[in-house]
Amino acid sequence: MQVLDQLLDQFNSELKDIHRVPDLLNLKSKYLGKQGPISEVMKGLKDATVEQKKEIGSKANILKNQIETILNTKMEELELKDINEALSKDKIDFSLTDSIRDLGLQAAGFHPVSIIQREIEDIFVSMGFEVLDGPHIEDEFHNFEALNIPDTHPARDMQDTFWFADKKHLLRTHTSTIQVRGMKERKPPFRFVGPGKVFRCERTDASHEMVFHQLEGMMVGENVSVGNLIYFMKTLLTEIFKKEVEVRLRPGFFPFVEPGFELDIKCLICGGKGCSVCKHVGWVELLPCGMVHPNVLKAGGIDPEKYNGFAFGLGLDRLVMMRYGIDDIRHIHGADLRFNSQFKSF
Ligand code: FA5
Repeated sequence: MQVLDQLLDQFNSELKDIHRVPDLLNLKSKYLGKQGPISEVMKGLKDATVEQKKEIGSKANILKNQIETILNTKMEELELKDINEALSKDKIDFSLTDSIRDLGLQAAGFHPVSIIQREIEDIFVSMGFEVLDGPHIEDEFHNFEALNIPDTHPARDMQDTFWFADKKHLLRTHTSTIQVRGMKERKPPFRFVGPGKVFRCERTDASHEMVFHQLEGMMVGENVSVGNLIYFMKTLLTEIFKKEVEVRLRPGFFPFVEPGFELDIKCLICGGKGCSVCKHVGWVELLPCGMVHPNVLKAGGIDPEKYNGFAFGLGLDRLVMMRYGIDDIRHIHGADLRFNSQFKSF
């Protein structure tokens, strides 16, 4: 009993000098370990009377619990202190690229899709376009109906859709949804672009992903012409590739434009000879476009008798492939740092 009476005071006075986690663990094993004083007292009870066992045993247990509680509190306190010290020592200002390199760390960079997206936004902003955004989860109206694709229209099958269980909501299959919201919120004349992720339930291959990026564009006014459309598309591609690129315009069907076109670019991977990216035809489908269908203008609250316009939907991932010579779209979102770190850093 005498040993036990003094033990708590002795423990507390030793605890005062403990400031590190390893020392605390040593103290714990000294007092509560198998060779510790409490265990020794318990071992000594085997020859004691029943009365003694009861009295001393219960006191030893209470003491053990007290010491454990004190140790746990101290442990939390020391661990928190360690974390705070580490945080204050390891603070890195990521905006200081030189100091990051000095530390032997690699500076973070932009994903190639973000690089292209920002460049295109800048090009269009410099030509008087706004940049709009829109939700990934859409309803039938914005993804189909307002774009002149009514229920039962076969064009709904042109883009394999991820539907939600309610059969009313979906993951947008194209950024043309941004057109609908953009038109409703403004009065002509206006021009805007809308970049973003789109989703299609389709088989992946060298040029097809299930999640990819598009950049929508729209210009509405009183006398917008196919000539205006071609001018903006050519300017965009020359700025992006920093050289004249070969393009071809052919008729294309999209319910939301009339007439509709497919603007293809001569494959920059194989130079037009044919490869897996261009499916051996030498041209890559990059930029479908056309004059906005009157029904679409109406759905957006615009009088088609008075106004017309053009729209386009650029595939950003394919543009990245052409610009950097990437021969498989699946590299782009493979999250492989060896791939990502090849592009421009801050
Ligand atoms: C559309 O999505 C239309 N909304 C584009 C449009 C807008 C036409 C306005 C007219 C006026 P399309 O399904 O062809 O069209 O896709 C547009 C572009 O996205 C393609 O040219 C291609 O570059 C890219 N694309 C389409 N599917 C995939 C895919 N699975 N993986 C990667 N890129 C794709």
